[in-house]
Amino acid sequence: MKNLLKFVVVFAITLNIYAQEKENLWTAGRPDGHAPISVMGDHYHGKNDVMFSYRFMRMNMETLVNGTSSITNAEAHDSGYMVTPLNMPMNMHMLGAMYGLSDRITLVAMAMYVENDMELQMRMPNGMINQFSTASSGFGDVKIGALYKILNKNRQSLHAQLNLSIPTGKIDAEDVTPMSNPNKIQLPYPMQIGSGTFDTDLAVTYLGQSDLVSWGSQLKTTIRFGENDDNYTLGNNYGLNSWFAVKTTDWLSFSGRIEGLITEKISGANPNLNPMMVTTADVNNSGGKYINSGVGFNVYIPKGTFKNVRFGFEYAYPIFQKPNGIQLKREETLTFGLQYSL
Ligand SMILES: [Cu+2]
Repeated sequence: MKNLLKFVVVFAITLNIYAQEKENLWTAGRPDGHAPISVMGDHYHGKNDVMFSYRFMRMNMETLVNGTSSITNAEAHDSGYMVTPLNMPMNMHMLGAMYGLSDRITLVAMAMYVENDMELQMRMPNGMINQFSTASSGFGDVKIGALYKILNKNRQSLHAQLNLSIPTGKIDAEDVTPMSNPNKIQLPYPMQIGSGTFDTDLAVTYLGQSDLVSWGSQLKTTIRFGENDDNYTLGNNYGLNSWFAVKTTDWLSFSGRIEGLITEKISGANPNLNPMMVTTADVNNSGGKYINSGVGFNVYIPKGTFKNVRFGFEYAYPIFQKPNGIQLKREETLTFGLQYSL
């Protein structure tokens, strides 16, 4: 009888500790259990979990800036460029898959389809302005990688990510311009679909949550290796992204995000491009420093037929930008995403 009582007490204590530990784990099973939809590699999975995702991202760029000052197209022509861009919308469709190899390691794969459009103007020797547009599209670079859970306790979590980017996206996209008419000519750097080099993403992500709110921060770098077939390398990226979310109900959360981003200049130069023809063909007009802000929401379906379906939306806008040289000004970025876990 005494032994039975002892057993019950020990059993009850063990259960209680187990319950508390469960309580103290950071969990993805809530709307803000995923970061704002624009953040990649923000969460990992448990063993044998599978998740598929689709994201659509639309980014717009419009009007010229030279560093932090605005510059007119006429002034950019005066500085020696025959052609200058007016705007560039860019669409990206991203398909992702995640698989929990173990409770520590999640494998990830991502493919994307990119569509670029650019409107430009040419100043003729007689001073006349001629507007035209170019477009490019195609499948981009494929990324494969893994997330490694470092710890999960006290409702805080830390994980690392390593991605390898394989140069499957083309770097020789062509279109017809007034200068090349009727032939097609290779388009400048921003209109290309892939990087042309093997790249790696390295990231460390910290997450925390309480009953009502959650927060996270991700330090991320993209490092590119070697030189592509057109003798150039896109700049490395360094970013620190932080967010905060309020869980209003079991299925809805709202988020705010702020991100500092540094992109280095392109190194090398594509010998097929004439840097004085158009600002986008001059590597001095590439890379820069940005501070982006974003607001969004996540919807998570916790039960029923559509259990584990998520929808996320984010509107992002740069609050500071200092591109190197003359470039189009970054405007809003819209991101929509659907995620489904099995
Ligand atoms: Cu996932």
